[in-house]
Amino acid sequence: MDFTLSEAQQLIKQTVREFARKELAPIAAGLDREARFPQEIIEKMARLDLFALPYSEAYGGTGDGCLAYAIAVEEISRACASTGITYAAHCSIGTDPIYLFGTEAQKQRWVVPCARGEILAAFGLTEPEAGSDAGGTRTTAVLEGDRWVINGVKCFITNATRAGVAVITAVTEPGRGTAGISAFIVPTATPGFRVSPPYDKLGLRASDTAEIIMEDVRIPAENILGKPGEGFKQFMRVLDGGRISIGALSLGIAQACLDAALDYARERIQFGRPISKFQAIQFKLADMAMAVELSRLAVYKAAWLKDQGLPFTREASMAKLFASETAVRAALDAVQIFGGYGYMKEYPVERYLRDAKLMVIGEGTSEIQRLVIARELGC
Ligand code: COS
Repeated sequence: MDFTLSEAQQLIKQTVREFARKELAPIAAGLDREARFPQEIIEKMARLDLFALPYSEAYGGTGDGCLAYAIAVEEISRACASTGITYAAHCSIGTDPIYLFGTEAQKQRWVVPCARGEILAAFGLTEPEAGSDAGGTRTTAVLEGDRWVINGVKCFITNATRAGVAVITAVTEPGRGTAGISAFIVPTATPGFRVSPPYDKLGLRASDTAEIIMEDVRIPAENILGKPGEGFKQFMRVLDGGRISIGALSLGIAQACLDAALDYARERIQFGRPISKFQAIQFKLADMAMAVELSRLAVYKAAWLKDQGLPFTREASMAKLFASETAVRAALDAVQIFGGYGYMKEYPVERYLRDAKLMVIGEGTSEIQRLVIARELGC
């Protein structure tokens, strides 16, 4: 067993870390405060080929794979989780459905510009009545001649306003449960496709999250992904990969908490010495460092399994669950170590706490991850 990253992966880690430290970290607090989408950062990430990492060269990618991509998500999120979620939602749930299940023509038409970062992608599964119960989809798609006509509402959609393409689920065969759900590629410029004003969120405030409303959206018949009825399973498989991304994002936030708390504890003097010299603080930092390292192992292992073409559903859920709960705990402990200052906007840890909380909710709550793991155990 070799835990060493390849030369290419080390180079990606170094490059993204430097980029995030120099260009993103200094503006992250401002982006959060102003709830401003980091368009210029997204364009620079595209020029660095970060959107291309997971995809093969045949579709505009670099062929570096999921582990390299997870490392990039981690490093970006360490500086700015809002940018991290924009990146992760674009790649692993926005573009991946087309990459995994699209025809050659669909991949050339959509994956190539997504991998080049020329357009952003969004993933439309969640609805007002279909959250954890992903099969509760109410959106419908009806075939009329050579067009699918789509009607419905998708909520909490990352990149909704910015996306050039959205991949969504809709019921095509009512009464058949999850077997009656299909997935579609919807160009967002299609008449009848619109988005709500952005949500006013607790955290990840610089990411673009809105509702998608589809009213008689007519798309070509060939924009279905795979065959009718395959959408639910396709989306479940996509979410398996998405969970690696959220694990990596959580890992980035948790690492940022550790970095900030350690620096602060070494500088903050109380009772005549730095608070890092007190066991009460040391134990918090030690626990944080341990959980960060274990999260990294879990996330990298799940990504590695995916790259090998091996089953990874269980490992992805475990990585997402462990890393996201680590991020929340690390953020709470970082605020505690900062004391009163941690509660103030002028320090970054209150942002980490607000951002971390979404990690135990999005792309499958902690409760759903436990359910998936229990099912994988054969319960
Ligand atoms: N990969 C491939 N197929 C899968 C799968 C996976 N990870 N998970 C389930 N399936 C298949 C099942 O094997 C089943 O196939 P058969 O009908 O051939 O037996 C089919 O999908 C339906 O599965 P099931 O009956 O178990 O579906 P449920 O409605 O009970 O849902 C959970 C299962 C709860 C696990 C699913 O709804 C889920 O993951 N919910 C969370 C969704 C989520 O993460 N939402 C967040 C917002 S999206 S950003």
